[in-house]
Amino acid sequence: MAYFEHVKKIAYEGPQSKNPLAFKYYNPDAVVAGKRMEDYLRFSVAYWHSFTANGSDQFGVGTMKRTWNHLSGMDLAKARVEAAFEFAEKLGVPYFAFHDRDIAPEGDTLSETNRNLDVIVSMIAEYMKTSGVKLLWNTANMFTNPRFVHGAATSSNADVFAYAAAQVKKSLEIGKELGSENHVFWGGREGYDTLLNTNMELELDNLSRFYHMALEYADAIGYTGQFLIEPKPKEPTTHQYDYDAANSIAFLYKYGLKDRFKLNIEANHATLAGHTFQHELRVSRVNGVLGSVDANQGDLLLGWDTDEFPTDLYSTTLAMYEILQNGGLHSGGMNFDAKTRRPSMDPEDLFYSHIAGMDSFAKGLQVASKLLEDRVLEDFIDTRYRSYKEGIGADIVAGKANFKSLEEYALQHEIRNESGRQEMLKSILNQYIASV
Ligand code: XLS
Ligand code: NI
Ligand code: NI
Repeated sequence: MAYFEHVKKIAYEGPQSKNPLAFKYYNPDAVVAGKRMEDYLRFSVAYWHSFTANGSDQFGVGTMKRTWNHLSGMDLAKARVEAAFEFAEKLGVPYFAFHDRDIAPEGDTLSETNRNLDVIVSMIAEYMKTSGVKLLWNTANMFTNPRFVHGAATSSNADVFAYAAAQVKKSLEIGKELGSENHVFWGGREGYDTLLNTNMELELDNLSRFYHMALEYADAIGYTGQFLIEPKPKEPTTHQYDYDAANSIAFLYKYGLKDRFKLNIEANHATLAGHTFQHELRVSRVNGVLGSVDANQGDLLLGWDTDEFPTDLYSTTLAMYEILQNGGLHSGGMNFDAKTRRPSMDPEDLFYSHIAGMDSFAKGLQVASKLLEDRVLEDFIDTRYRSYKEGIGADIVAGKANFKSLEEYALQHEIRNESGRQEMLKSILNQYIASV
């Protein structure tokens, strides 16, 4: 059965095309910065937003018109797999990503839940073989079920810690079976609402114990995917432990996890933390932990994770500027952790939204690559910091200066500062976005 029968395979038609069901900038085979676009961008469809969620929010029920809406239980789960692969193939996207609970319903017991998963995972394995679509990452949903009301690995209840461990154990087995290239931990309930009832120190120690156990089990079964932490400052908890990139990196260092984990940076989580997307990518990159991206965007007028499809070229350009300087995302990719707006309820909207996101990042890649090729910002930055190349600056960098020598220098020299030229640079950036 065809779930999207009115849509044919989406093709690249170029910037002049007026066909909304065609790519204007994303041309998988076009070579940019020495690599095929597809290999740089490594796009992924998020199963939960596109196939599991139904458009409901706090104020209203689902709105999405889906050809599988009349089904339930395992029949529904199977239809979603068929739909997801038809979609991925028609869109021409190389990857997908899921939580365990997106793909199969929970049973009355953990064993029954795992049996449901086994059925769907073997079905997915078959579809992956015939379609060539690969699994960018999988993860365990440890936030929806009420058992996680106090958290999962950071729950005040050790029985919940044990249950969460069993769930991640199963997810690692699934990851191994399906060749998942990464495993994500997003700590939706790993945080607190009030410190009045919280042992923060124990919760953080337990979180690190949990991650170490995950590594140990992955090694034991030979699962070789990259582990990723996805920072988010708040929502659903008031304060989440993996607040932002800098916070997560400090955690990784403190608990001896830095060599085995990287970060999955989500644009909307960055802005929720009061940072730009580029800031979070930069912090990760310069610390060697830029692993993967949840490609979406937030509404800056709203204070929550709206998970919109990314369409802001300014932001996609600066993101690709970081990613190119990272030499790409390696085993990571660009996962569209994004949903069509509640009123965009037609199946075709799934295509329009992904095309918008893919074109926005493809364009960002082209502009960023040209900016780097022309060394627009690099030459400016080199000049701006030239005082560290010679004289006292070179001494500081080489570790040859101390407070005494610096005081001697300061007593004899007058300071002259130069303009940082940010408006000029923004204007050049606009020129590149408009003309490349
Ligand atoms: C929620 C997160 C979630 C993770 C995966 O805000 O973005 O969707 O990406 O658990
Ligand atoms: Ni996410
Ligand atoms: Ni999110």
